[in-house]
Amino acid sequence: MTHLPQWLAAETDDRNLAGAIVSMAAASAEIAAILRAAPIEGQTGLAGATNVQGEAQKALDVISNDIVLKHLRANPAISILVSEELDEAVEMSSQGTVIVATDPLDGSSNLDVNVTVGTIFSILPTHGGVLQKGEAQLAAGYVAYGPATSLVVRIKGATSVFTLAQDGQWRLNLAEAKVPAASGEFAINTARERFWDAATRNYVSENIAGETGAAGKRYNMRWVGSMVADIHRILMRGGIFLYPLDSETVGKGGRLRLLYEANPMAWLMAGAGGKSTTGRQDILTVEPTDIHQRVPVIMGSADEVQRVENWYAKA
Ligand code: P6P
Repeated sequence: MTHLPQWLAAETDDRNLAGAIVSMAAASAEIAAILRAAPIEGQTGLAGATNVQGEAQKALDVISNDIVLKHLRANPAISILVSEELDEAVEMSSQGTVIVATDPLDGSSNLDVNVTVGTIFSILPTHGGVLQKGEAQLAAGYVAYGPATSLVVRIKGATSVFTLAQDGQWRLNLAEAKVPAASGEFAINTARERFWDAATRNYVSENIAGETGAAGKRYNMRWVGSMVADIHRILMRGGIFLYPLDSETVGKGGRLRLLYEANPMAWLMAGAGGKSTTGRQDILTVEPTDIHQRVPVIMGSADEVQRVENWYAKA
């Protein structure tokens, strides 16, 4: 059974990159321990502050961000930190060669109902600055705080899955995640139907018609409302996640953030044979203009993503 250090040694010679992943994994293990006891500690309440997105910050958002800051500040490999919880990018080590962009606790609105949430991270080369396309990533990953604590990470090759063991080691349990090209499951917040564009409406209608319509097979629908939980399900068994541009989010460019949600998840999907699109272009080719930029996010099983892109091409 391989542990994270052995996997990293096999995947890259860049010790700074490997060290950044180890730091994010260590921060996540600390966050996992806090989340397990949070309801007892009364920490799932609001922190009273609001973040740059104007969202009420939960105590655990702030605590998780502080834990990530602590671990990354102790690692001279990290030059800059971009965090959903921080208005501006934070200068770290002057010797750093990698940038970390992170959502320290994505889906935290689910914490008081004990639903899986996660830490998402993207790693970029310092020389390119914070506004680089997703295709420039050196690595990406997330930790899902669920029944098991799972680390999903990719450098350049396969997307691999680790489980946090009792002894604090990250043990490899899936060397190569594979997203089946075909799927019968889709994930979208259907309460937003009235805001959808024609492409989204047509794609979802085909799925709901199931074997009686053009899709020619039965579909099921899942929507956790926690991106890490929905994406992990899709990485493990296929499906498609949609948070498309709609008439309510069009002014902001979408709902989910490019640098620390869409790009890392697209990187992991690509490593597992999945596809990602804004509807109009591969997410990994989007040119960032702001560290908190939002984009439409459609990703998962290649055949399903292709069907959505076909509807956008017709629109
Ligand atoms: P909605 C959580 O707040 C989040 O950022 C993602 O984790 C999740 O996929 C999405 O928003 C849920 O959005 O509109 O269903 O609440």
